[in-house]
Amino acid sequence: MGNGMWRRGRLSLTITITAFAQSPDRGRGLARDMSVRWALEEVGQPHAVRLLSFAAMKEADHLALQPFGQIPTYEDGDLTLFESGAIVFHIAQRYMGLLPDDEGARARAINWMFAALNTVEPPILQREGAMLTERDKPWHAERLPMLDGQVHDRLAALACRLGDATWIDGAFSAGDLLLVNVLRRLTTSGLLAAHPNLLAYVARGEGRPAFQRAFADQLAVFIGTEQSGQP
Ligand code: GTB
Repeated sequence: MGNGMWRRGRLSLTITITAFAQSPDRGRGLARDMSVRWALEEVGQPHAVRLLSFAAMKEADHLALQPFGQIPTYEDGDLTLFESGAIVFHIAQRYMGLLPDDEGARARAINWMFAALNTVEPPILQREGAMLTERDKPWHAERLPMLDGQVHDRLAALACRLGDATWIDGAFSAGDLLLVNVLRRLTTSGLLAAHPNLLAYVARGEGRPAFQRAFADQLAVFIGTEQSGQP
């Protein structure tokens, strides 16, 4: 640890990711580095984490890696990636443990990765955005049920597909990892309560040792920030 760099495992790490030095989620593991951390833990790849302030994220050094000035990024030798979904996909393709070998099962797992980010997450983000920025607007109370309804429609369809299965399509995959991470954004909304199988699905994901390690690592960043007395 030092100079904003947190290391796990041996000294000669090739993989470096970026994360918030001070995450606005206050250690709840809701920022998008969490998917990447979790994926790296699932496949057992040690990695370094470079912590960035909001100002540093907008500076040229970081913009060269992430054109939108955001976290997370992924560096491994000559390869630099941004977009958490693409990073998780790369990790899943490169290392064993997150995608099945069978061609069809692999394609379906990838299908669920896209569904998590392109179909399930958008209405969740819409609602989250409204809760963050529109609560004081006169039309908020009228709009919220519509946004809740859109989230509910996605959750109902997902709950129906999951049924009483442990994971969405056979063994745990990168599809489950992204789905669980997307659903975690709803934990304080109460909207998951209508779907006990989805609540149990999220709990199963969060119960995985790899998730626990990833969560502990990002929580340690928050605790370190608190103890250092930074705002
Ligand atoms: N599509 C990109 C990806 O998936 O990698 C989106 C990356 C992104 O949104 N990064 C956010 C960021 O860097 C952090 S994760 N924001 C700073 C900026 O744009 O200037 C999004 C996030 C932020 C905070 C919470 N939270 O407080 O709960 C949750 C999620």
